[in-house]
Amino acid sequence: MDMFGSLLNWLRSLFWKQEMELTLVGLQNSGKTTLVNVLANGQFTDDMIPTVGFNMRKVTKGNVTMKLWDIGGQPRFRTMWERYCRGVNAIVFVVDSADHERIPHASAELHALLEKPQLANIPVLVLANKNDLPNALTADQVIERLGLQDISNREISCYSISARNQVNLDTTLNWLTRHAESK
Ligand SMILES: Nc1nc2c(ncn2[C@@H]2O[C@H](COP(=O)(O)OP(=O)(O)OP(=O)(O)O)[C@@H](O)[C@H]2O)c(=O)[nH]1
Ligand SMILES: [Mg+2]
Repeated sequence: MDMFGSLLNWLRSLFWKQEMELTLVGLQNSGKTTLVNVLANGQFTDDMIPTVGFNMRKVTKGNVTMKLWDIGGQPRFRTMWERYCRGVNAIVFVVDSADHERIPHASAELHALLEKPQLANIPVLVLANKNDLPNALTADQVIERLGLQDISNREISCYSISARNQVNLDTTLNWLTRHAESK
């Protein structure tokens, strides 16, 4: 790129900064905190500890600064989900796509959350995580098992990802940053 082009990009980055708030929810052990760590610094660690309450982390990608609320997935923290989802640009629901047994449970929690009137219209991104595991469900299977086709009153998308192997994280980031707003 020539000097003028670089200057233009730099000016653009000064004036077109965008900010967004996102909340990550989903059953415990689905990989929410892992995903935030990988997005923030590319680090994957196996020995994660369950989130107690919530963590907040800011991650900047290009011109977009994302404020990520990562909420604990254990039953005792699920009553907090709705409160932290209010007013955000998008809700990210993370599922362990290899944990077939708990998919119905994840589905019930997702539908219960999306029924809350305060969360009407907020776009939702479902991430079927751990697609590196051999028995992981595909995106289409997760869409079906979570009954996502029945959700018609809001924008909803589903991607199959692996936080571990950084698969489809670029697509995920593109979706997320498309939902930012200029501040
Ligand atoms: N194979 C595989 N394991 C993963 C992946 N992402 C996360 N894990 C593992 O899943 C386990 C749980 O990850 P966490 O990030 O702590 O899950 P969480 O959703 O934050 O859990 P809570 O904080 O209790 O709600 C850890 O052992 C991670 O290493 C992935 O993409 N592939
Ligand atoms: Mg966590």
